[in-house]
Amino acid sequence: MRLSQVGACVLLAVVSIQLVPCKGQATEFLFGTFPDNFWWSTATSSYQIEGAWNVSGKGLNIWDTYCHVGGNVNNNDTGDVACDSYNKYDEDIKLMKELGVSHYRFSISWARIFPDGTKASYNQAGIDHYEKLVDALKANDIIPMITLYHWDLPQALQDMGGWTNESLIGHFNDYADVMFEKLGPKVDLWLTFNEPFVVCWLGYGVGAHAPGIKEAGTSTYECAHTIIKSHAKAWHTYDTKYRATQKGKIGITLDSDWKEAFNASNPDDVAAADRAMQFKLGWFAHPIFVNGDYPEVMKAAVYNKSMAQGLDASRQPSFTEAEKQEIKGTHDFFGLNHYTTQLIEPRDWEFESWEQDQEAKEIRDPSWPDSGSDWLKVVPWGLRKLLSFVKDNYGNQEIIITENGVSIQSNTKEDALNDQARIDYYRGYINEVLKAIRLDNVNVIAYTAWSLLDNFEWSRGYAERFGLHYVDFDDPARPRTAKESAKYIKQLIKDHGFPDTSGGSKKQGSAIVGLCSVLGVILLKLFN
Ligand code: PNW
Repeated sequence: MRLSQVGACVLLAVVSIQLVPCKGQATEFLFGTFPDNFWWSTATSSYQIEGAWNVSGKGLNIWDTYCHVGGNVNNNDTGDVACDSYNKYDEDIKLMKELGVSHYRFSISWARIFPDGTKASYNQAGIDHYEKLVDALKANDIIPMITLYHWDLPQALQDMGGWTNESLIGHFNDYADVMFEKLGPKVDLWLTFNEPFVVCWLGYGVGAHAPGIKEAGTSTYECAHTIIKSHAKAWHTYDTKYRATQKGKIGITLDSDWKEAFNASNPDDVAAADRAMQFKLGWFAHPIFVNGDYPEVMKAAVYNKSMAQGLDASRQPSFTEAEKQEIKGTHDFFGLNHYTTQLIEPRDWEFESWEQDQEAKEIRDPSWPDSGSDWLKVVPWGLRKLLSFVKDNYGNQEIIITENGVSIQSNTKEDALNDQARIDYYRGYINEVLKAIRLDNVNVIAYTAWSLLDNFEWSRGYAERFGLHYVDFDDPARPRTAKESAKYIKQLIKDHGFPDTSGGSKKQGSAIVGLCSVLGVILLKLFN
């Protein structure tokens, strides 16, 4: 009797110790290194860094147009000059060398290649620019990873309706085909689209990004439909025309937050969180990685809401059987961008929109640290959960983390350079990647820090800085300065993770055992 009481008490003590970290979902820091073939990268995108908006035959794109209309972007900032990387890419490459990354992810400005978006307007100067960049990277032993579409659609294609017009499938394919043909002999990692979710929701749903359309219950879905088909067609073009000779890999980059049930023991919350994941990541990942079609729960939800509105068909377009076959399996890896997490509970919404169709509501735990962006709360453990979700739902693919990073508010350059909060973010999030690999057997093969440079942060202009390097946007020379976080990432890459040089994990382990015993003794006294 007495002995079992003691046992129960100690058990209770141990359980309560374990529960404390579980409540916040955080677990102990994991010391250790990444697998030998794991690689490190950093990233940018064309409109955000290049500038040179009207040189060498480049056509207008939707961000040129959007920024040049006053009132769309914070402070009326534009990407006209940005980091001037069109001219300063040699400097950028020096920064990458210093960081020690093996890869660099950047994007092509479509309107430099086809100024009016179509192949009839082919512009050799555009190809020449990117060829020089690729050559310079390779001369420095940095492997290029190219995104074909990071949001800067040629304006002439927007004038035809942009991604709600299915003729863009053919135009995107022509553009992709030319890029594979011209650069494919030197480039073997391709991404078709960056974050179609953001393109279709912020661009066609809430109108916070170019082209600024606010048709949240209709165009948003049409945009996604065209992009998924465009991705599939370009993937097949690579697969059938170039793969045998170029031997590269091609995929898509999807962004996802982690959606955690507000109350994990409430089945309604759990279902709402799953719906939210399906509406965000599943919307694109389910067709491409599962069966060529949208998730059932999403199709049903949009259909039901459309019927309730008295429409005679769902606001979400559907794929034909032939299209499903064409879309399914168009991946060589899973490209994933991740920044933050939300808590989810169910909610009935009355209006028609992608957001309200999912009947879920986002909540942010007030204890989560803020960043310099209102949408981005610092929640490292969400990344580990997201990686397991990808593994469990999309067939244990090779995952390339194509973006992860954080913005920080700073008032002075000195503030911006001493970015301890960014170091904490990277340390926490990258450690969760290590846990995903070592403890959960998720097949993550690479990590990309967003971003190499402070740059044009879309509708927030230059006010939100995500860079490992500070850029002085008031100086015409756009000088770059390494932040403390760049030094931290450099060391992390050199160490290939978090080698336990201090014996720290053992110390933490024995601290927990110590605490357990103390609690056990206290409980024992209480029960006696
Ligand atoms: C990604 N949101 O965009 C993009 O791929 C990058 O170009 C961008 O600079 C980076 O993340 C940081 O924002 C996002 O409002 C933009 O939820 C906005 C959101 C998410 C991602």
